[in-house]
Amino acid sequence: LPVATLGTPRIGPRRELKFALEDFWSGVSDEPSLIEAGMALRAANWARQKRLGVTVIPSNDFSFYDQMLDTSVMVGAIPDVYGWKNGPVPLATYFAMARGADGDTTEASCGHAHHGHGVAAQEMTKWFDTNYHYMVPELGRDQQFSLASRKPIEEYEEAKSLGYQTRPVLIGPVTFLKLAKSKEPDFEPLSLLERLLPVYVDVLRELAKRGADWVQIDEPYLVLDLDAAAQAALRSAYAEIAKSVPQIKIMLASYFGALGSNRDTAFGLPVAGLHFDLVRAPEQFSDLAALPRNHVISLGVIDGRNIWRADLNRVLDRLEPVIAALGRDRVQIAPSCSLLHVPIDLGLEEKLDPEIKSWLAFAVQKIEELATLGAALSGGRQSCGAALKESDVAAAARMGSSRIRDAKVAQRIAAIDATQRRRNSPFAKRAEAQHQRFNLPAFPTTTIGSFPQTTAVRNARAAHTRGTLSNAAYKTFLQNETARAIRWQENIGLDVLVHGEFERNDMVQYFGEQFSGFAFTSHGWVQSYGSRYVRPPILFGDVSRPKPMTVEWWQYAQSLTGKPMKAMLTGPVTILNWSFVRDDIPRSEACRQIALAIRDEVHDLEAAGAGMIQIDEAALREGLPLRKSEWKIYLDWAVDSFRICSSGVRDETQIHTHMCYSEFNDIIDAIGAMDADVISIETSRSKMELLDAFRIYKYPNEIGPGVYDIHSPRVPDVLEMKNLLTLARERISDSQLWINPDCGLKTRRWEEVRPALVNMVAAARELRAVP
Ligand code: THG
Ligand code: ZN
Repeated sequence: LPVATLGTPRIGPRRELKFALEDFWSGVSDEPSLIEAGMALRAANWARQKRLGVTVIPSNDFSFYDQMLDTSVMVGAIPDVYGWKNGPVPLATYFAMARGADGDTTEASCGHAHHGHGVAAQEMTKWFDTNYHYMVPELGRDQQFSLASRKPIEEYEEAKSLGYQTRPVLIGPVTFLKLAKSKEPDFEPLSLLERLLPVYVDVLRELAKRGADWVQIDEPYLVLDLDAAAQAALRSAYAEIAKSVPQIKIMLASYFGALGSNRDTAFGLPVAGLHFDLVRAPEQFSDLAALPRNHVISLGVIDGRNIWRADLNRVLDRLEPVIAALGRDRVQIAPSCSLLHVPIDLGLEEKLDPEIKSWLAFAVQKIEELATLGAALSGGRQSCGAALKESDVAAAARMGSSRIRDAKVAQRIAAIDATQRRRNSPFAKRAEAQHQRFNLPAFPTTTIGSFPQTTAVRNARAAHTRGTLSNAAYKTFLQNETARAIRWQENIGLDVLVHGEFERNDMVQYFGEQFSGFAFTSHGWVQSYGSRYVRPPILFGDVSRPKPMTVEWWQYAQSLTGKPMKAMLTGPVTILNWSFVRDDIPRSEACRQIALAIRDEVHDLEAAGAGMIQIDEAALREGLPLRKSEWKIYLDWAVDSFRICSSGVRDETQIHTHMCYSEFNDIIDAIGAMDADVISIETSRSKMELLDAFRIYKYPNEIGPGVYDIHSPRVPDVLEMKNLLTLARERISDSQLWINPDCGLKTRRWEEVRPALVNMVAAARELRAVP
């Protein structure tokens, strides 16, 4: 029985790709060494998969930065500003699209702040409902396509020369166009399909000529709500491909959900195979019998989005009858989606609690599970009795473990009542009490929370983790950084200060490390974007907060200033969305548990004297289900969790929240229902248009629309921010308006932050002088 993977992590077990890229960008290494590092990672990936028993091995799942960017480059969709005309695309052009060049870059590598020269990176946004970001293609009416990069063909041949017959992976033309953004109003990138398809046909023909028999084409858009035009586009795309390249067999991959309303369209496509995500959407098991008889079916039964070990006998219980009905020559087994979204190898984890470790599977272990399933399906369960037994034992141990349940948490959840879900008074009354207490000027200025995580800060943290910097010395270092940041904020005249978060590694990991019910990895990195990775905490059991997490730092910070010091917390929905979450209770319940733990912290902060407490929900919007029909249920429990953690404080305690890149129209009711006293949001790139949602909704509470884009090192001038504020004042009333940057400043450098915030304060003062 064929065992397939749809894609594997490319970052390397020891983050080899990150270090190769960063060495190249900083000039420490040259292009040939980077190319070689890429080849070594691919070779290792192919060898590992083969050794572990994968028989359908992918190629072109590697990327130096992002697979959507690779696709843009492959089809020659390279905006003019990057200066490419024709011929092979230089690596410098590729990285300019990824990171900008000579100036307006997201992650300037050259070490100085630039002011407006150079070229900006392409926009980046979340890949479906994952924490992975892709580079957004930008297309206009005049876009022409051509085969500009032969990467899929080259990597197919590279694998072949190493002795692997691979199944190349491409992002499908419909998903590519649907994820693209239009350069012009009233233009739909999907209308470029006919012009785009010849490039796909070229690639497929070239692959066929070199010996490829199967190609995997990913169309994750198949699990979203598709209108008639998109369904028609799918039909014409795959009809054209089938007609033009009949020699290639297409494995059309859907993942992250069910085909649902697109099922008939998908089943009718002239492709040789279909992949189903049977983890996210097990209800699709019962659809399989309806497939046309000639399709090969790829059964995605091992979870590519989470890190729990599978219960293999239960998976076999479902697979055996399906395979008996379909015929074993028609099926292959696979992970539910690419393994890009899970860490690579559990075997590297030496510090993880052995009991918890025995419940987990990372990419390597997931492939081993597939190999076991394949063997059991071919040779019978008795042929791999030992491995199945081990899986049984692990599943039983996890479900029976006392570590995952805490009766006290269950009692508290059961006891949450209406009074714990709402503030004591309506906003208008609270606002009055808060204005009296803080007596802030009109248009108060603040920042989102974090200040630059400089090399010095990172080095100190690393030394502390290694044990070469003592607890006391580390604390002193952090106190000095904090004190300096506070003095500087006072000097430039900000109204509401923050402590800077120098003690935090990551806004989710920092809290996860202090809760019970969470575990941590040492090497469990997952790509977030480009060379930036995260190590998601593992939420394995009931959550509680053994002791205060941030109170001491807040007290220290407040002791240094007479201005209000905002206390900073990460909200329950964001902690949930950026962690690997237990699958034995509903997500909504895990979220409420986190909410109660944060609520405890909120109360302790208030008791310690904190008058402003910010609870960030950076990831609330990205957690929206892919299907609209499921939005309400999610938003209901997400809002409920926020209300649980933010209620129960006095009227004069001001609750802030912050949200990153969000399309607010869809969720404005939920934002209203959260009832935070102040919300800061990212609005500068949209020229305050995102505020229309608040205007139309008549949002009553206070709002800090970001007045400059922190994703760029460019320093905005006073006038630019005043202009944005004018646009904001056309949409919300002056009494609602706060002034702050778009987002936290941890990825920026002080050289950029200092002048930008000085200008921001100047803009606020000018507004106050001439309102
Ligand atoms: N934390 C988590 N997820 C996130 C963000 C976050 N997802 C969305 C957004 N923010 C992604 N942004 C970043 C920004 C910087 C880094 C990672 C994601 C980053 N990572 C370090 C690196 O790769 O070098 C490692 C950080 C560490 O030491 O833990 O800088 O803020 N969970
Ligand atoms: Zn943000």
